[in-house]
Amino acid sequence: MHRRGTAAIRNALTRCMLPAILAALTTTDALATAPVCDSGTAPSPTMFAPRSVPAELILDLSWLVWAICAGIFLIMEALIIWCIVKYRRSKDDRTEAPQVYGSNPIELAWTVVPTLIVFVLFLVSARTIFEIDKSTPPEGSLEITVVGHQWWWEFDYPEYGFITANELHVPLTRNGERVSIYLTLESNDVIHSFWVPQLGGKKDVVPNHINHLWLEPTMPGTYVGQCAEYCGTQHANMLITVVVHPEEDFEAWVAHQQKDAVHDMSVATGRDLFLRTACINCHTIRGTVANGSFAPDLTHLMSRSVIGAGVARNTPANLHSWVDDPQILKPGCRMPSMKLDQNGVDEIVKYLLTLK
Ligand code: HEC
Ligand SMILES: [Cu+2]
Repeated sequence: MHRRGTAAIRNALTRCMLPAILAALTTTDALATAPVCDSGTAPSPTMFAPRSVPAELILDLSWLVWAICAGIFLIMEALIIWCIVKYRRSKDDRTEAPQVYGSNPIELAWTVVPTLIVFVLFLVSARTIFEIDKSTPPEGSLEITVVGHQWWWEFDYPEYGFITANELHVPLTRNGERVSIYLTLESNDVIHSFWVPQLGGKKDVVPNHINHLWLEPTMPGTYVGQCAEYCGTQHANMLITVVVHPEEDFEAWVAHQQKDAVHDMSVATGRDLFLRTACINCHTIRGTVANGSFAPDLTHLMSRSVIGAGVARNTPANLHSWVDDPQILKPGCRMPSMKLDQNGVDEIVKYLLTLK
């Protein structure tokens, strides 16, 4: 079928061209029209354009380490070149060079100086680690629980009482003041790793263990990242999008997410079919009997710009392909083909499209 063909090509491209995909993600139509200022956004994940306090601290530390190492490199190279030139054996010189055994001053120098350098590097690294590794949430933080799943991210906002997936939305300020985002990282299955380089360091997401990550965004924008610990077949399609909103936009987003799913009578057929199918055992749609927690919450599916954790844009055609057989777009993913007839797929997709 034509649609399957294009989906397969898209999938192949997705897996081979991760950097291109990440770049594309930041410029999807949906994100471009989202109410965010894009000034802070780098086209692909980079730690060299920090837009969050911990990311700035990490970059400062890396520059310092880099400068020290570059200094050592330059001095050593200069000495080597100087020795090569100055002490070159001339053509007719057959004498052996003087052999020096055990010079206390020289040995002391090459032991003490490197030790001091390592000690300085240790101290500055330890200081940065203590600064960014917060074991308790900073005053007034927004706390969000991140759950890693094979192969998607769950974002749980206990303060606001809703759960969403793959696109993390956070405010820049609260009551006019910059706000810390305090993430609690948990895994549902294997080890994943949460990393959005423009916003903070990399933190593992480990089963039966809780980690924390502090972010403090400094600029609105859309930032991309990706699971950074190999976690199985679709590890490469476990992308993260973080949207940092100005305060009012974030509040509007929260108010919308808190609402139950709309109940549009014109798609009652698809809705009934969805609610009669095993979909409800894995997915939640608030306001219906669907309350599964194994898979992404679909209450506001259409507010997200991608499906399958970034494997495809959230367009009607891709949704159709996904509901028909998710294994086409994301082979190996934990959603089986529900073997619906084409009419059933059409009706369910019509229903999903109303979940704004
Ligand atoms: C066995 C559990 C299971 C069943 C049953 C199931 N799904 Fe899924 N579904 C998943 C999982 C897991 C994902 C996430 C896959 C990924 O991204 O790796 C998913 C993803 C989705 C997505 C994309 C959501 C997003 O934000 O990325 C849609 C849409 C969806 N399912 C619709 C359906 C529909 C419609 C049905 C019923 C016809 C259904 N699912 C049945 C497990 C299930
Ligand atoms: Cu992962």
